[in-house]
Amino acid sequence: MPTKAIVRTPPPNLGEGLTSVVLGAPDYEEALKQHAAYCEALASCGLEVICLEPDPLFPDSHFVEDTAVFLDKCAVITRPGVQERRGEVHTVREALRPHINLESVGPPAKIDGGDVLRINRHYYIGRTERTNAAGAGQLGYIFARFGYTVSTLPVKDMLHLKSGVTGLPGGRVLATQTFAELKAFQRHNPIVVDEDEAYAANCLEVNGKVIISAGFPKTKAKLETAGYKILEVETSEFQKMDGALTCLSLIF
Ligand code: CIR
Repeated sequence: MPTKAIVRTPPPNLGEGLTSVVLGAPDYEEALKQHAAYCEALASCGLEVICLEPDPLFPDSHFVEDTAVFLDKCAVITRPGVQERRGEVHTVREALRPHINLESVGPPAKIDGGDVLRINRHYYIGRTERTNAAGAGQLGYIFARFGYTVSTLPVKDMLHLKSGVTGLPGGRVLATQTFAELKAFQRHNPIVVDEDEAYAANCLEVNGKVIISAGFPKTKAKLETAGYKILEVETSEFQKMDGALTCLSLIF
């Protein structure tokens, strides 16, 4: 069971980060409030929350998920898919070093942690604009070395694999219709989010509980009916910058 989460406070210029959605500029004060509530939710799931200092040099740096991928015995520091986010890994590497052994990948690998989904002892790696074949190959080699199985799948029209499918306790997944229909995820008994709640497919499973974004009542009801314990957190200011729940932490 994971015991720790690394997060990073958003910087005042978070609106200068990358985004593909047109939802307006994020409100800094509101983002801070939402981030604090997110940290409280992680703590209430039994995690020690380690919060890194905000870094205005990297306006997307609170999306720490993209900088590392975890196995049981080590973490792999990624090489993020866009040049402007690559420097985010340095502070994360130093923050992780006291806690866990580290592995790394090298050029020409490109990997965003948002493209890596673990279900039990299997890793799915999404091939996106952010994660290339070399990245999937280098990461896959490390997973295999540590005895895990791995498969890669192409992801279209989404920033990351986990924008459309995430893990639930007990090996099930929460997914958009498109991902739920894939053979790879059929075996994980998917719970399908409605089309108008597609953003809610990114949930965060922590120690038996499921954190979901607030404002998606149909998804909440489906998860409750399936017997999951739900915590809701507002993520509207991060959604404006293409971010969701998993993006905001590294859990190990
Ligand atoms: C980006 O485009 O890189 C950030 N604005 C959003 C990253 C979200 N990360 C994630 O889903 N893992």
